[in-house]
Amino acid sequence: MAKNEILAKISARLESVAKLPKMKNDSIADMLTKKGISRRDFMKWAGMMTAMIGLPSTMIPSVAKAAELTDRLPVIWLHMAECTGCSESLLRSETPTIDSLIFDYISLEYHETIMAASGWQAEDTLQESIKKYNGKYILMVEGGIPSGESEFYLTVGPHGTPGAKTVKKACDGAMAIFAIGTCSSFGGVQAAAPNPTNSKSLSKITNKPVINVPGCPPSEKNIVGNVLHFILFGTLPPVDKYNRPKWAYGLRIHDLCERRGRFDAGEFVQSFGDEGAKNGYCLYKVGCKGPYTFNNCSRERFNSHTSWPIQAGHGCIGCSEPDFWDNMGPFEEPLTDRLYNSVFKGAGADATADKIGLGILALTGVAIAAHATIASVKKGE
Ligand code: FSX
Ligand code: SF4
Ligand code: F3S
Repeated sequence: MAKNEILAKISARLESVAKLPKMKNDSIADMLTKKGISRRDFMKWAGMMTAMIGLPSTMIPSVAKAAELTDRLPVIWLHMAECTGCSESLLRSETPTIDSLIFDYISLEYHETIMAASGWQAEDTLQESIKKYNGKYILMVEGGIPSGESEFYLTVGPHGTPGAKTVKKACDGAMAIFAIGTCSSFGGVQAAAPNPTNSKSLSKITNKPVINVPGCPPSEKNIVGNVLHFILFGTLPPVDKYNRPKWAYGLRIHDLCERRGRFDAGEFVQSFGDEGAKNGYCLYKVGCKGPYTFNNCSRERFNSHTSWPIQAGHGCIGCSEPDFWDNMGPFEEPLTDRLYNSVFKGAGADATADKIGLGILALTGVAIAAHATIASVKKGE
């Protein structure tokens, strides 16, 4: 589609969203002013989000407008079996970021962690929201969903309703569904062997399309970016084979890593605390799974954009990949040649991308293989 056509489509979409009832008294501008954030900072943030979701800079005003309209689409956020790290990722910054303010501004009709209601009152709010906004709300689900034969795992609320039942009903009435975090996207730690609760990903509970936003936890940017994308286009974004938006999960950690030059030069940390560690060498030999992991952590980072695992000195553990608890361990050891030799016979998809690295690998005895193929082999697909 030509650029003008996309712009026209986006402005038509934004006009129709703007006609929906406003659910907050304050405008986003009022809210930012109260928090001491200038319009200039807001536009800078909009510029960053525009680039992040892969749009040209001419669309910055549209992205800013979409952020201003985040109170028009009701959001229901459900918690299944998880640690709440996904919500915390968004909410617990020392100073409120624009992302966390957007989250405040979203018309959050139901979110167990931050709402005041509990028990019967909370249950009523959920059921009323599902009914009132039938077919019009965005559903975000955090956590794996236990689905044991006897449905007593994760029975929640005054009726003791199984999580799987609650979430299925919420999916039935949703306009768009996002699985927030690796637990909801792929089962996560709950689904790790032996998976005693028969925990499943959201996409196995509903037949409707689910956009996965994995990471344990995902960054606040990846969560907010998805909401903006939906407001802008009204459709679900292009995804990879694991239903992850390509704008966020299109490249490997290894492709964007600040230590990549060290990898290519064959400079590896041999053990934590050694000279190489002090000099910021590549963490592959102490278990970094960046070459098998698709995410944008190095670009977006965490904790108000301050750092991310590899910057902090530990390898990536593959937290945005399916079944990473079972597939990526031991976390502080490389996968080494076992997959490379048995699966790829020296000709994996990385053979091209990692041409330089592969020369080094031959010398160092480390091996890199493409994530997608590993996962397929593991799953017997
Ligand atoms: Fe899972 Fe989110 Fe990891 Fe935790 O809720 S993705 S355990 S960070 O919090 O679901
Ligand atoms: Fe970065 Fe890990 Fe790749 Fe090394 S192996 S370059 S630390 S992603
Ligand atoms: Fe997770 Fe690896 Fe990013 S562990 S947070 S995907 S660097």
